Amino acid sequence: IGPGGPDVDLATKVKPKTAKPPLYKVLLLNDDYTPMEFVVHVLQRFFGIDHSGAVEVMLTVHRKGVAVVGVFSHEIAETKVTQVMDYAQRNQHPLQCTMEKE
Ligand code: NFA
Repeated sequence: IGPGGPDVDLATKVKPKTAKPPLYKVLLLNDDYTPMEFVVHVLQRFFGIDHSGAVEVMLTVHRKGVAVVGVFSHEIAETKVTQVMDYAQRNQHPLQCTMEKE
């Protein structure tokens, strides 16, 4: 036993304090006008979801009003939202996509 009391293993107590970047949920919102097949296409094109997964997510948005379609860093989430909003507007659909901190 040393003068400082029993030894403690500092290697196990001193954790490197590196802040993990916050994550952001990207949300897709239901509306009455955007065709279901357009939403399925968007989910495949911008979120890499396969066709059957995209149908499931689209139906969840349709039934519940909103669903999380992915979780990303702030920059990636912002890019996804912009891409979806631009693509919907170019195709004259009112589909809405937003993000929120997890
Ligand atoms: N509710 C839309 C329809 O019935 C489909 C839709 C699903 C729109 C998900 C937006 C998001 N055509």
